Amino acid sequence: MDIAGNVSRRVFVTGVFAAVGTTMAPGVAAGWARPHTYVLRARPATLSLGRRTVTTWAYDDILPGPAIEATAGQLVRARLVNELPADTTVHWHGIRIDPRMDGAPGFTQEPTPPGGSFDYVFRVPDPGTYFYHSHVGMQNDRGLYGTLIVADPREPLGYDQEFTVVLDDWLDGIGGTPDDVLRRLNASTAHDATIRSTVLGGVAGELRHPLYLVNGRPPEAPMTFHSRPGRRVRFRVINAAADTAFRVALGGHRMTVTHTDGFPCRPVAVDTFVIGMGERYDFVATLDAGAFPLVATAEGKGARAFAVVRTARRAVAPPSEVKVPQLDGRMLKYGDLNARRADHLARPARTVTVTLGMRPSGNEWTLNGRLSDDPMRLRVERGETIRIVLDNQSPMWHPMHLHGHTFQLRTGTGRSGPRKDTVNIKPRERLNLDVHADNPGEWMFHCHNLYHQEQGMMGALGYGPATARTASMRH
Ligand SMILES: [Cu+2]
Repeated sequence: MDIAGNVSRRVFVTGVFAAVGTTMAPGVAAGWARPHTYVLRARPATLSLGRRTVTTWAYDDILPGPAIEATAGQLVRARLVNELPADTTVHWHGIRIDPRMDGAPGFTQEPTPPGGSFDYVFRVPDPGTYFYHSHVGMQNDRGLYGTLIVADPREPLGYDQEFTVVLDDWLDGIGGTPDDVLRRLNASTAHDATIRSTVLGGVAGELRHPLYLVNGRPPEAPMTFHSRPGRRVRFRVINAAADTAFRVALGGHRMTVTHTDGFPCRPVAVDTFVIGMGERYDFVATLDAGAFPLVATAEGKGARAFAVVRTARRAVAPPSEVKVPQLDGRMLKYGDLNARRADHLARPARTVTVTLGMRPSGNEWTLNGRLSDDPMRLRVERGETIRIVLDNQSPMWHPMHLHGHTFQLRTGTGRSGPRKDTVNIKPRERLNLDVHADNPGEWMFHCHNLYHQEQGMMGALGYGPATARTASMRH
């Protein structure tokens, strides 16, 4: 996804309307009119990350994996070919999807075994910024993720160009694997209190990673996004990390946040925002002339991911450690965000509480006191709207992600709140999430800190009574 991978807005618009107006005329605006058929080969790969060469698992030997693009309402076909020595799945994060295609092992499908393949075929109902990743164990903390961008055939947002920015924390192949780290964490009761963030309300993560990446590139070999002065550019920012929230800023620029987890919101001008694992934000910025740092500091971890936005060929690129005052400027808050009126959910008819906890072991995380081997299940009936009160009684923040739905985060009286599928909750915080039950199935509701997920913080939201099948599949 370098210069050639980032289509200009003009080409993009032509492609979208060509695809809608005709029946996918081949050859028109290559990339968008192409049939939406993909093959994802999950397999061991050797990748260059700046000075380092690592062995990992990835899709098609690239990081991020193949960029998947579609237009709202279209069908996407993606064949997973498992060339790994382990079971795997693909989860389409944030998509209001057919449950059989959700890639949730033990919930709605069996994982694909080594040597097997699985055809994911699903409609993408809503435009927005999404990503896909393995949902088996710690595989998402290896290289098994990629972007999924769904265009709006009636895009109301005016802009000239767009870039996708995927953030990641990386350790695989550098002194061990994510599974090695999980075993180490499982053997310890302590947390690294030196990893601290006021914004996240205390301990910010489980560990420091050797590398932080933008689109698979470390700061020493940064990605360059090429544009022109005066262009209004849409940045689609995705946090694909396992254990790192990032504080994002574009040096020398203010950013106008336009989308939360794919959904439009009323525009908010800020200098910086914090993005948790699984969250996405879109922002637009009108670019000055020069070469500017796009930074994402690993919150509480004293390091950063880094890329360059360049609009002038001769401008000197900023060093990766350049000071970026915007990082300490006006920061986005959830209370600033409001969905469009058309996306407001009805008032909920009833309320359920989900308490987030930590057992005395320090390495088991619970939902309503339960671990994933005997999970909490929130029962809903089709057509109802419920309020989930998240109550974080644990000593750490968690990015909670609901599959198959987006909820509306109710931020206070007089505000409608944003539509989201992943929400960060700090210790001792309570949040109200309204969910409209419009997609029957058995859905994961879990922490997107992968270590916490594997240490028990996984529950379910299911329609109607639990069946023997859903109960047995989870064991
Ligand atoms: Cu968590």
